[in-house]
Amino acid sequence: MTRRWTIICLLSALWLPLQLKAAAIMVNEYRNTGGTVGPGTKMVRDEYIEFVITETITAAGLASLSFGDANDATSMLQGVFRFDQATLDQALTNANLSSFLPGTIIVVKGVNLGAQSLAYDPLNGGWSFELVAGQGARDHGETLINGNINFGNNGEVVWISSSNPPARNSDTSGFIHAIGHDNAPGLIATTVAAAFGSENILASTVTTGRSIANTGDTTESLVSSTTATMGQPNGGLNTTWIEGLRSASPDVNAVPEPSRSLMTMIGMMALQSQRHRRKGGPHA
Ligand SMILES: [Ca+2]
Ligand SMILES: [Ca+2]
Ligand SMILES: [Ca+2]
Repeated sequence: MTRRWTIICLLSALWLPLQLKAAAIMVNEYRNTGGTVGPGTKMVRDEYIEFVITETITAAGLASLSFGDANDATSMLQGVFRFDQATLDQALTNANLSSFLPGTIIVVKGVNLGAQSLAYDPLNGGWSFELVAGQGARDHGETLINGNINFGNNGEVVWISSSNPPARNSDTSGFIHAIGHDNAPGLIATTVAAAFGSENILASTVTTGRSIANTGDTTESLVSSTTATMGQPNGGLNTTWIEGLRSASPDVNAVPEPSRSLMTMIGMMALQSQRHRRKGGPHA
């Protein structure tokens, strides 16, 4: 093997994790209970997943993703779900928006956690909406991998993937984000820790009645907690970060006058400096 080929291989290996990090949506929390799967729902009735949107994304963009969980040994993928686009379109219509804004929280929940809620309205402070498993969040139609979403005490990985659906129950190639827990990580948990950072897998088993929640930002700080914050930021830095994403959204906050005049001034100064440079001839 030539030296050039070795360099290409090394560069590819470096590039891959960086590419994986570019996620428009992240898993923010999941709730483990001792409940069971309801008939046809394919998800435990009182468990939930919470996603946070970090970059503006359309309904079609979200509907092109798949998400799910792993088995208790975190050695293979288990349930494979997708977002239903018609449901997402309805949430956007309700919000009078054409895409989902950064800071939005999407809940996917079991049938016992209340009716589906599409009352998405960020322009008036309504930053979350809730999809019921089997309704706005469905088992993936191409059931190459056919399991129920069921969070385990021994281990779990909750993932979201651009691969629709993953080709095999070991296919992590499309993962854009994942978090989990396991005191003895299997293949899926090990791959996630290598791709996204060891902080994405809590090195512990958990008991039922607990949430695994990110109390950090894009760099996870996972905690296991009895507190459930379904549809809400997880406190601490996580809340600061999500509120920051929301307040930075141009759709929500029109630029106030002082900032606008400041921007105009900066623009004029830049133009002036450009003209000055042209007059001064070429620069070294
Ligand atoms: Ca469980
Ligand atoms: Ca599981
Ligand atoms: Ca939460």
